[in-house]
Amino acid sequence: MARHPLFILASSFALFLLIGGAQTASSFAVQQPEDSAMKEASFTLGPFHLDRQYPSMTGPDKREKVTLGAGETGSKIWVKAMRLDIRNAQGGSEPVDYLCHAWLAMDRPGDQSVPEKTKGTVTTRGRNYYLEDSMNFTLSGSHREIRLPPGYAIPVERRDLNATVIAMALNNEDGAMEKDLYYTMTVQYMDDAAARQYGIKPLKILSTFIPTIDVAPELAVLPGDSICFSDAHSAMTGRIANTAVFPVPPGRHEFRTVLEKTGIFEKGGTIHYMGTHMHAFGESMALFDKTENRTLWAGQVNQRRTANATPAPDGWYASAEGIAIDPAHDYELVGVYNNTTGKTIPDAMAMLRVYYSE
Ligand SMILES: [Cu+2]
Repeated sequence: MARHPLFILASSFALFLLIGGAQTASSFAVQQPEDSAMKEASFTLGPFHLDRQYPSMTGPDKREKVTLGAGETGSKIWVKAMRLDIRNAQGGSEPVDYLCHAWLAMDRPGDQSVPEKTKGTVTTRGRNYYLEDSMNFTLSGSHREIRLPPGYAIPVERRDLNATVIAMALNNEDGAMEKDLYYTMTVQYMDDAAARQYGIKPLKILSTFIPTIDVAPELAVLPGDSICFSDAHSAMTGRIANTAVFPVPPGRHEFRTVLEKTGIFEKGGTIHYMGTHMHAFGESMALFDKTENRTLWAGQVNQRRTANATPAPDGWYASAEGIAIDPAHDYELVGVYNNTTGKTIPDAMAMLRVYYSE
């Protein structure tokens, strides 16, 4: 593909490789009115050497600070989309079996002066944890492309090193294997002038999830401070914080949590994009209006990640019209797992990322 002219050349010697650069014209699947104003930049992380299976969130990961909108003018750029392509050392396409997560973590205004540790506020209000306005585009499972609907994007302050790209590998394949893989994240954005021209409105991001304490309260023995890496590791040892990681016994189970009044669920607004995040044996997620007793949206998660090079993507929601959230209502998150093994899986997650306007 034209996007990877340097790939084979560069990947043969680079321990850690980044390709930045902008080009015009959309290579994303969904066409939008503002497409002609879009620019793309690609960043490649790798190689990831895979030689065994990994539990979720324990595979090798790499991260690097990058500059979004290098060479642009104006105070901001507006990020619309991200796509992930996994390739081997020969440049051939590889399946989603090898994706745990890929993140584009964009700095919020003023973040430069904020210590790394406190970025992406984790709020704890009673039982649940939320990443408020975390500014993350996240791809996981079979979800290979996130693209916000027409008229919406995420504004990012334009300056050097204003974002971080992070990729984490997974191996769902059985048996011994040896692979060196490269993860390319292609980010689509427009400049500030184009955003004004097309009347682009900003979205905020709220990460909601079913907390450990609602599934296995006896395990939620530690105060959680990170929902991610360290907790997945501690889940393996059976001692976990109240985070987004929980165990699932054999069989089919439905888990629910009442969403706390934070972000859009506190102030109201409109959801324009939703993406699920579940680990192996995840089946579906839904957003449920408890007050009106109806499902607002449900997304199926692809169960056949292994032995399927071109699987259906995990369910997502994208709409310019959107779904209105009334802060006077109570909302539930519903996650269904179908553990077809004979053993409890320790590392499940059921997360719904909500991209909303106020
Ligand atoms: Cu996860």
